[in-house]
Amino acid sequence: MTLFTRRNVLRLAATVAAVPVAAKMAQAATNHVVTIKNMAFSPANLTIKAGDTVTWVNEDRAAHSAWESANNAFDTGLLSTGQSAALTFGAAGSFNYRCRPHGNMRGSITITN
Ligand SMILES: [Cu+2]
Repeated sequence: MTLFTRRNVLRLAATVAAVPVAAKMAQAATNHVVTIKNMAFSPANLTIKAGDTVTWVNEDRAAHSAWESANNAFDTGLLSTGQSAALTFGAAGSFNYRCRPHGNMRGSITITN
């Protein structure tokens, strides 16, 4: 599988943003919310379309993050209670991620065209 660095993900996101309005209307991007609560991601496994955005919202008392540890493709950084972080996925692929301080908290994002 292609290695997605964080830089590539962001660059691809910018490419998606430049798509003409007509094309955007044909395939509107969706924002998906992953809630972090009770030491878990919900939904833990999420399938989205290329160009969609995922927003992680921490509703827990503890600070958590969403970190793609295998290639460091993305890292939200630590989110305190009530904080959120959004990331747009510009290309098809799949990522397993975990919370950096809590290695047993795991999730996945699958991006389809
Ligand atoms: Cu955590």
